[in-house]
Amino acid sequence: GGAKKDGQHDKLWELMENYRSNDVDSVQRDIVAHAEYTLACTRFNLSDADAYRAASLAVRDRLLESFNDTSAYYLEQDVKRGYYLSAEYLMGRAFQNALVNLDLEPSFKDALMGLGFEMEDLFAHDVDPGLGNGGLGRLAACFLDSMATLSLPVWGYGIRYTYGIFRQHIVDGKQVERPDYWLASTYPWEIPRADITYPVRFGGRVEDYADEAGAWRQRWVGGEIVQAMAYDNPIPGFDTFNTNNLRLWRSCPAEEFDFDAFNDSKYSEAVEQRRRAEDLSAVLYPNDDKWEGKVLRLKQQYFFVSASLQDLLREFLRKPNRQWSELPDKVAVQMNDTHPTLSVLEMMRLLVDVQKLNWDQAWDLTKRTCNYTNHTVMPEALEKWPVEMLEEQLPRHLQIVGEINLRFVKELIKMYGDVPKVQRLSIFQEEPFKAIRMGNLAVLGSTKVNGVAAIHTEIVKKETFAEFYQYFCDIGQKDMFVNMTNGVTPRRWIHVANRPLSDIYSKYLGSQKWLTNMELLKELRKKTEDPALHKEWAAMKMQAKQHLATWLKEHMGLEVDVNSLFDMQFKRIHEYKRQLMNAFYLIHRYSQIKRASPQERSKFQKRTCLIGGKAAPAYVNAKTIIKLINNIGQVIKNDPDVSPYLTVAFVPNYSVSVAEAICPASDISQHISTAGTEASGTSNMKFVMNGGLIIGTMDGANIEIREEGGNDTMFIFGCLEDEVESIKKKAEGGHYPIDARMQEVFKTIRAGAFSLGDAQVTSDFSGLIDKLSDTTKAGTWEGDKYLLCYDFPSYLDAQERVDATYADQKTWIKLCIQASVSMAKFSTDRTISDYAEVIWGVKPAPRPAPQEKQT
Ligand code: HBZ
Repeated sequence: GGAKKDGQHDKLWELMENYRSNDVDSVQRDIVAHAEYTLACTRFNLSDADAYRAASLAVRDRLLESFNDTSAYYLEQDVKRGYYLSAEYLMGRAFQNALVNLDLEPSFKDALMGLGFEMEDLFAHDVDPGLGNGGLGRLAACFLDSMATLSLPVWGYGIRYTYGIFRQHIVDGKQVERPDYWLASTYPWEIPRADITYPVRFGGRVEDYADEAGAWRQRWVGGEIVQAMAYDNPIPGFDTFNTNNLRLWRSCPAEEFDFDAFNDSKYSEAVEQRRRAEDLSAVLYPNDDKWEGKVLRLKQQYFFVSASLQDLLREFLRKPNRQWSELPDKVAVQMNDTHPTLSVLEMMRLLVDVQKLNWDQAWDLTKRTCNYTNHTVMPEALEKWPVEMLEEQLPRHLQIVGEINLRFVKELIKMYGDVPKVQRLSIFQEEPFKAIRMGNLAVLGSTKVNGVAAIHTEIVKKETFAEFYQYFCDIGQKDMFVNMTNGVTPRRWIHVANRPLSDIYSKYLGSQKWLTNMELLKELRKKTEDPALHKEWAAMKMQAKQHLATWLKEHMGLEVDVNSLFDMQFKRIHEYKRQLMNAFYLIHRYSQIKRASPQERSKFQKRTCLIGGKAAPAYVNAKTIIKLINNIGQVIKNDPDVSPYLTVAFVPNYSVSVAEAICPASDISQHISTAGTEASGTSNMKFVMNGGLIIGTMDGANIEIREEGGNDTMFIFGCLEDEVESIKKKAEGGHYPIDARMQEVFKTIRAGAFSLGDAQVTSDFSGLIDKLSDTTKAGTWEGDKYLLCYDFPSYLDAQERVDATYADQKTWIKLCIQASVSMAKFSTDRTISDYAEVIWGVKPAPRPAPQEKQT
């Protein structure tokens, strides 16, 4: 489709087809053609797997039409482009998402039906690429959906890991990690671009030379070159003609062969060295909590940063007569956490060494192009690359960061004098080892720095980067730090994950417009007491619970009662997220029911408590917590006094596709981090959007979710962020009294009640609790770092309020409706319009409706 370009060869133009037709007959022809000509299947006896692949390819054709024309449109309009750089993306399954966003679901459903296939059966064959750890990676994926939906010319860049996050198995109650080789069957949603490659250098040395004008310049030479090859993943928007791109880089050996090595008959060594190039993009690091100073990780970061910046600068230069001064008007780069912070240095290298700009102009352009999002305030997560490592791998970048810091420190001394503060603001850490503080570099090389929820942005300003914030205030740039509260996409998390709820909304509002404007849902606040809506709401929740019950039975042989209260906590396993406190509560509840008389027992609200999430493979305490939860589940299951009233289970391998089954089915979900530790949280948003309530602390986005829904929609407990410090002070050297119910829980654990007869397990579990009540660590509070003992009593109170409220179903459903229809703020459409407006200065560029070709 589209207008004929000048100079287009007549024959080529004549043969260019219109867009693929979407009537059932055309779709069927496309599917069968792909089965025969692309997949070489016989037309008879197509399996579900074959039909899935053929149908995917038919969808992909349509994606490509939109993708190519959108790219051409952006180029032609010369719009300002945004680039989201992230080391992680948790995209989830692509098939249904593409059908929904391209509005192809009805025709493909009918087409497949006519060929003897159930569309829903094919979805199960779609792989869920786990190219990320947790919230940060999923946020990036929701952002891409909203950027396309808002017709914003923004692309994602990242790494095409061969192995994603490990698959988690539970064996004997323990986490076992298995490799995730997600490419085992060819992946139809990516386009390999053998012609889009960039060289990326490692090691070598820096040479000084005099340029034509006689000025001294630097060039980086020698070392080894790895080739970055592009794999494009089209990102269709919903209710728009735009399709954007997620470009992921794969590392390959460089073109040139080392012929000398062959002549020296070192053939195997030469091949081995080339093979090692592929290791760069081989595996995702499974840590989401702690910085790990591995050289391969540094190389991964530089690899994808360098390829992405070379690529976006090439795109920038495609317009004739481009002036470098235009760069910040045409390009905005967003760094997702500090992982892509080498962008600041690589941009400087490309501008100064390659494009021959002078330092001051290059620094001005770099700073005005880059922006940084912080996702954590945990000091152990902040990246600090050893100077030695940089010197070895990226010698030119070490010089550049040295120069940036020198100039910065000079300015600081002029402002403040030679004070210790200057040392703390420096990009270089001196002790305990010389290192580059990537957070400091990211802040200094950016126009805007943002946190991911209101409370988090305040902590970033007053703690994590307090002195930087002060410095920017002092130079009149107070608004350098901004808040961008996270969100989730309602397309995947309501419309795809929970079609019955989506149908309720569309029916009551008379259209699907709420899917791109969640403000419209607020209309339903008037109907929170409407009996007809209540009835449909209850049926929707029951359907989601039944769907999950079937899933649990199929995947883990678990039987659950859909009439029980579904209580869930799904997220990475972390001490600060306090799954351990949930476990203590489950033990407490178990003991309460156990102690009760048979008549009293039946008065307990029956609960199904599900917990899931991955632990970093080397995180011992997190793994012990998983084992404890599994054992609690076993003990209860084996106890006929309690099992009719309480089910506890650990759901293995939490991932995007598992979350789609989990989130719609919750009655209550737990978001119970110690105040001030969870930057935002995003599953809290998904659970509420799906008609569940939250039990939680005043932390992260919980605070804002409660503000939107109303105070009565959330079961809040625990200390506040500004109380934490004084509580810890008081606790030092003499622990605050531990609640009797908590003491009781400790006693049962130490007595081996959850050890299933294994003494080693008793000792492992005791290890978890010894730490909490340890009073010997005065001055270096390492004991109850996350205040489990302090918050436990109010947590139990809140759990009692949950049961009491649930007993009154009318009130419960009213609160659920009230909370769910108030979630507009937490659509990534809102988040991304804020980024586009406040940070990027990127405007929507909706591609006009495609024209039929005139013949
Ligand atoms: O980012 C999470 C935060 O914990 C969560 O509160 C927030 O909602 C979410 C989105 O902003 N952070 C992560 O998921 N962090 C990582 O996954 C991570 C990965 C590699 C690292 C460090 C952190 O080296």
